[in-house]
Amino acid sequence: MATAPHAILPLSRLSPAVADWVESVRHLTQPAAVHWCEGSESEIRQLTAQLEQSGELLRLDEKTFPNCHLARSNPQDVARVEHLTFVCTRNKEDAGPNNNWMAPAEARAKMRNLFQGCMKGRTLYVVPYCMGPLNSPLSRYGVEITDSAYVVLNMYTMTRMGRPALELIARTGRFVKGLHSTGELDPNRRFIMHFPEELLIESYGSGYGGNALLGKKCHALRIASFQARTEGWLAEHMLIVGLRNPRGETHYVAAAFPSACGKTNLAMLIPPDSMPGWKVFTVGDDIAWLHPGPDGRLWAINPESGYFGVVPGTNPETNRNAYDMIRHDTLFTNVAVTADNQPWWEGLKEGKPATDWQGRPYDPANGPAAHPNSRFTVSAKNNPGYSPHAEDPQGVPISAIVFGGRRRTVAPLVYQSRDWAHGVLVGASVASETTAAATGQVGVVRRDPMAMQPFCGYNFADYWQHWLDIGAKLSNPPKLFHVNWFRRDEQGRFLWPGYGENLRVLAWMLERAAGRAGATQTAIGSLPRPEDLNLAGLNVAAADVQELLRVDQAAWRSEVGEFRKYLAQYGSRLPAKLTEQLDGVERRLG
Ligand code: OXD
Ligand code: MN
Repeated sequence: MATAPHAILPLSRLSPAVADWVESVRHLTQPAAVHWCEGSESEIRQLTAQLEQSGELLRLDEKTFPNCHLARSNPQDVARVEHLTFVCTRNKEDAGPNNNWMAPAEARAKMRNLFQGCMKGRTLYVVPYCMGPLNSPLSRYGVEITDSAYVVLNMYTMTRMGRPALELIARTGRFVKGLHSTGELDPNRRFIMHFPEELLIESYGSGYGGNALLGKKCHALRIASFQARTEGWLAEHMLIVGLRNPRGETHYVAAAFPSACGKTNLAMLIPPDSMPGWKVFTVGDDIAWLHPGPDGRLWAINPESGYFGVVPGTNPETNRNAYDMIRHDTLFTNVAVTADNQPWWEGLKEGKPATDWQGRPYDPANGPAAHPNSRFTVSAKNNPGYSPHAEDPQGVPISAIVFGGRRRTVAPLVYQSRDWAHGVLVGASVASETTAAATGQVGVVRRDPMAMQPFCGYNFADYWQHWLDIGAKLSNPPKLFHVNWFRRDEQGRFLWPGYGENLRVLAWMLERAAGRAGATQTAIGSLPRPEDLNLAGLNVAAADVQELLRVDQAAWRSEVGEFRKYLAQYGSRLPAKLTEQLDGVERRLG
């Protein structure tokens, strides 16, 4: 007798391994119902309607923002919580000083207590997902179990979610387990736990962003970085952008910046009018998985399929593509609303808020109308600049990797490392002023190596060694750079206009990678001279350009001293090669 065609098998029967796990979680959390997510449009429409009915989603003005919704989070739950995020490896040393650590048995017991019966009266959603294009050997799979329909909607946009992913899991047998419950949204009963040795994530007590959309920071960075080390690749907090020059050549750049430092804007850059013939394509805006290719180059995929971007500041001048892209089919979280039911945020430059992000009548005395970490969730396909190669199974070849931070002083506009090993030091030495993307004080400088401080799932010392090892495998490695778009003068004025004008700096990098552009050698690396940059039509005073390209020896000596102190906590695990590189910089600084 013929068996039923594969496609109509109920989801719950596709993968016994997933079904067994769901059953054990059902037993623990005791939901009223279990819903396996197909990932179909009609399923998403239905869930959306359900959330509209319950008041958890507000439909925005249909004429100006078709199919757009607003969700308001609990006011105590508005950002990632790094102090409640743990990496639970068997040996504490493997998590490293860069992570909060808890013994796996202790963490499992704590979480078991929290999860016990937590879904009573709620629906348990099973969300199978694929990180990366469905047909790519570089993609990896996961299943998130959650009791939040809002999380399901976000996962639908941010990952390839549903039946095809579950079919791949059934075929390959390997997936990351992510268990999530919003719990009581009590900050005192909130933990984001990672068990990289077991490919397991457990998150309780938050429904927000990186705490709850487990495919993103938890899987695609913390667990994936750990996995990537054993498998010989890199999982990085990087955008990926394609740049086509007026000669018609396209090169790809990956760039690592701390959260809320403009990765989405750079990934969607619009060339300034004074640079005709350039075109920019977005491959990804937040995460890159980088694999050494058979040709000795580094190839990148974006594991995500949507953007969970910071809203404030988005306007036609800062990011035209994002401004257009979020005018339809977008889920907003924690923005304000105008009297005629349109979303509103600081920096929008049009309209005015009637209701703030907490749903109160807007009163400036209560602070910003939109929360500074308010977000849009939107499909990458909405982006007018979405790269035609973003879904290529082999990824795109990377010509340059850029590290950067938000620094008022010290770091010049741009510099290039001497070679890969020196570039690893440059990446490791990234420091940046903190932003609203995580809870805590905003604007204080903290070390954020490779922009991975909150996201590296293992000891940074081992991670730097892994970076060095990857470089040694590449016969044609990308060139490594550092940028700082945020340099200010003594009055606090930004010296560089940023946004589209950043293309001038990227263009110099690509010319360097091609061996064509000039530079001057300094103790910290190669910097362009003003004449090496295309500054035509740029409204920046020559003195400001000089300042942007100045290496202040004394400030750098103290920077190196600070960094050396920071590195000391990694003790004997620190790669000798990294220390040698630092010694080299110090020697050259004199
Ligand atoms: C993000 C972050 O949401 O880095 O991308 O916080
Ligand atoms: Mn990020």
